[in-house]
Amino acid sequence: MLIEGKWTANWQPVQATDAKGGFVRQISGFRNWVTPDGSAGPTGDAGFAAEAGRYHLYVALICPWASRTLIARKLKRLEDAISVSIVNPRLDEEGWVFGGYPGTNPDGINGARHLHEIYTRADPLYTGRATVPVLWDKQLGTIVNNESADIVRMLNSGFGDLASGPDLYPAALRAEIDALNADIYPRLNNGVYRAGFATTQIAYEEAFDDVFSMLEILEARLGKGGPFLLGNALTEADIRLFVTLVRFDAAYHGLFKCNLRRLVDYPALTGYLDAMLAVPGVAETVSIEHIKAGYYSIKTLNPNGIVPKGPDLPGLAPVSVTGQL
Ligand SMILES: N[C@@H](CCC(=O)N[C@@H](CS)C(=O)NCC(=O)O)C(=O)O
Repeated sequence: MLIEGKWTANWQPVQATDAKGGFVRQISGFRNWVTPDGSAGPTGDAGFAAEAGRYHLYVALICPWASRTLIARKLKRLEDAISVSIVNPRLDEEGWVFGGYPGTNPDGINGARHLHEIYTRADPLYTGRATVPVLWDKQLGTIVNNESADIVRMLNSGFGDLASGPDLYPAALRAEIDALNADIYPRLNNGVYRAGFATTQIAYEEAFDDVFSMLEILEARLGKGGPFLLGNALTEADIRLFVTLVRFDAAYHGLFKCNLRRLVDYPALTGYLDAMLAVPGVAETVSIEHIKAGYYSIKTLNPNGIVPKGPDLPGLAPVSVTGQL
């Protein structure tokens, strides 16, 4: 991580642990918002007006939080307005690194070798982890925001006429979306990480139970109606759920020890995953190859770095994504 702008080499993918050995995720540090007229958003400063070509997304295809933003960019048809750089799936001793791995692209905006350089360019005294996603402002040369939940919302409504596609957070559904997010994030999105990075049996088992009880609830819900969580409307709650489900059998079932069942053992969730993958643009944001290479390179969990050959996921063949993004 960066400490007052200096890279500190003894980083660990395990971000922090609490007193019980539970996994604690860092709070995001840049919280400005792109808005149609450049006024301030719910947090942060004003001055980030929607403009085609002004903003750039730094992502990793292994990362579920970054993938949320890629999906929102696709669904809102902002591909021409917002450019993208994809880092290698494996961190090196200085964290996320650009270029060299198939399906990635170099940093054409700042010419950085490592993502942490982007953080110190925005704040020379930055202290914190250099995480993806990052929404970068090419005009002001700074980070707008590095919190995926915020970025998804600003892609949905901050880009005015530049965006089209479905409203991912419609006013009439907000209460239900917020309630789903409040359950799905701790129990499932972050729950799999809490299981995988737990350093005590009790912390692992609590997380494991959260993950599978949440999957049961979602299986029952989707069994009663779909195709999406809120019926026919595809919302940000679906983006948030999908990114975890699509990684489940390839990474979390094995590496994170979430092995009570596989996702394919849940018929309604499997149908839901297929429905999401069939939405134009969504499948292009998924690289099972990057996901496996990235997760199985986490040394604390898999010291020899061996990447499993399976599972067989016929709907998710490896694709070369960069050109399509
Ligand atoms: N709150 C952030 C979390 C992002 C996050 O944790 N990203 C991970 C990858 S999945 C990361 O970049 N980790 C690098 C590190 O911790 O050094 C968000 O949702 O945008």
